[in-house]
Amino acid sequence: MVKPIETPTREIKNLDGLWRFLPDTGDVAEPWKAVLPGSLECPVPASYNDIFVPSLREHLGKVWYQRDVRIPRGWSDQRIFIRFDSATHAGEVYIDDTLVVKHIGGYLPFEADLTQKVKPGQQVRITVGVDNTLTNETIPPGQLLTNQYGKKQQKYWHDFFNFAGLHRSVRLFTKPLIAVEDVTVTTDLDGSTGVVNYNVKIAGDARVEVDLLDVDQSAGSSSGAKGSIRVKDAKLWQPGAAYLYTLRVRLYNNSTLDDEYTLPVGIRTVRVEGTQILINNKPFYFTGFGKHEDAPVKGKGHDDAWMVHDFELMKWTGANSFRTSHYPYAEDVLDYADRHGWVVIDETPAVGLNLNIGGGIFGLDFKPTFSEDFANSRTQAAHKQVLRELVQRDKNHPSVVLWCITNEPGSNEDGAREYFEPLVKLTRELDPTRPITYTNLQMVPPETDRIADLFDVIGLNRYFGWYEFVGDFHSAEKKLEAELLEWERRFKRPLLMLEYGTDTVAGLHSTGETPWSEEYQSGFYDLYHRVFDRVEALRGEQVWNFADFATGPGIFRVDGNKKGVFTRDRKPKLAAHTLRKRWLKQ
Ligand code: GCB
Repeated sequence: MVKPIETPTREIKNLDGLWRFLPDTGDVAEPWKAVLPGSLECPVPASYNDIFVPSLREHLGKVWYQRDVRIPRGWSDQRIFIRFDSATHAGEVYIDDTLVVKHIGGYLPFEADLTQKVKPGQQVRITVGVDNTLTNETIPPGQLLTNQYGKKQQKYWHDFFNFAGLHRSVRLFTKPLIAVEDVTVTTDLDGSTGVVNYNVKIAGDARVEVDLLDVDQSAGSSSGAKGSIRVKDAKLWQPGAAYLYTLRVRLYNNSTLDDEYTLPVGIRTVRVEGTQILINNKPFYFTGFGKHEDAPVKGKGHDDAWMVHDFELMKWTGANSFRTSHYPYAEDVLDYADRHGWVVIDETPAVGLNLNIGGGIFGLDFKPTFSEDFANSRTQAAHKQVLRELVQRDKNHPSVVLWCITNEPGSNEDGAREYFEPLVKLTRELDPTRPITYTNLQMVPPETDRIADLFDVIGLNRYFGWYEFVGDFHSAEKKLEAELLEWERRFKRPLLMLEYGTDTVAGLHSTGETPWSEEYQSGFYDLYHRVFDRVEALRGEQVWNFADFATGPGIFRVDGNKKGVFTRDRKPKLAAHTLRKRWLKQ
């Protein structure tokens, strides 16, 4: 599956905009069979939860989206597809009365071949059921509970609101009968010569011609479904200085062009050596953020204005990288990162594989995470599927340098190694070119973690000075340094601090170490940075979080998580200036 694009042989019709909308209450059987009742309309792309008044934050289960669309008259002799960039967390799609595709997993694309189901020129009704339910067989996992008063509740172990809906674009697109079905590109360096290896999968029989274009000129060419193009004195894709070539694949039947597909290619290498992460053979130090796709009103709906503004703010702080915590972001985000030289840690939605995450803080009874009742072989199968779909979607992005396969699992528990070892192996098979990491939870120090040695890079989330030693920077500093040195001593590989931060109310000020104040957040960052500069193996710092974000109901959070260095509407707190000073070395 390749992303839909327009080329001389391919067309797209975008279906974003207002769709008819119905939260499922069970009153309408088979809602796809007629026009949805009621007058609600919901924008696509957007989370539906915060659009309506009162909000649909408590809605559990399915909602229905529907619209009519005319299949372009000129789309004969083509195959016709519909593609959803995501449906969170499960989607089922009907064309008129017929089910055409079902997909589970809320952050990755899926498509359906409609060629036999629609005719060019015909108007059809598209109905999509989107389900927000999380169970122990979805990634992220969750549990549906009914309390003693009959109230149904969605429980989950991750710290962001379970926004749902059609968060990304919906498109109709065409593919020729003989078509490029997949392209895999890897790049290498041989001195100053760039090596672009490609592998094209095609439907049908055709001659394959491949060109690497540098602006309008050819930088090299090759033929055949698999090959290599060598580029003398290649211009490299560098962090902060992206350079992209265009790989053009053309399929021919004699002299007739059957299909043309193009994709941007950045020539770069990434490798772990000792305690260093090398990009283009040079040590790279990450500065930046763990983020969320999160904004007022739209929730997790992709929006180019918010996206570009976030990148601008990150650039203003002097950051060079970010992590797609805690799920794969819209492809537009990675395309932008490719074009602008951002370095990305690409994360799966496997967050909350830990039943003891709150218990660790509050001293609750231990519950086994890796057991038949929770993370079992079916959870693992769903996790494997997400890895396959993630690598398939993002494998060709030069900005992606590291896969993060899970956030804060119960990696000290029985069964953790058995659960994760096959996933690490699968990721290496899917992509032998990129290193792999995970993020380790504060409550799992190096002495008790059972999986760290499986990974090339160890990601750490640490909150000494917040969840532990709150108001006590002195002890937090000692503890942090001692622990980082222990990780370094035991594992002798790169360490990345992938989360560190404090909840902070914008506008709350203090002269001392007063938690929740802007000065406290800023002082916390100063403390961490002093320690980082004393630990050799520490190869990067990404703060938690870029901006304040929405969370589920609970007394633990006041109007969401406030660890942003920007507010939810993207105003800087003092800490944003502190980071800027450090990262821009001012
Ligand atoms: C974490 C999680 C992140 C939370 C954060 C916090 O360790 O990875 O999802 O939001 O802590 O603020 O507690």
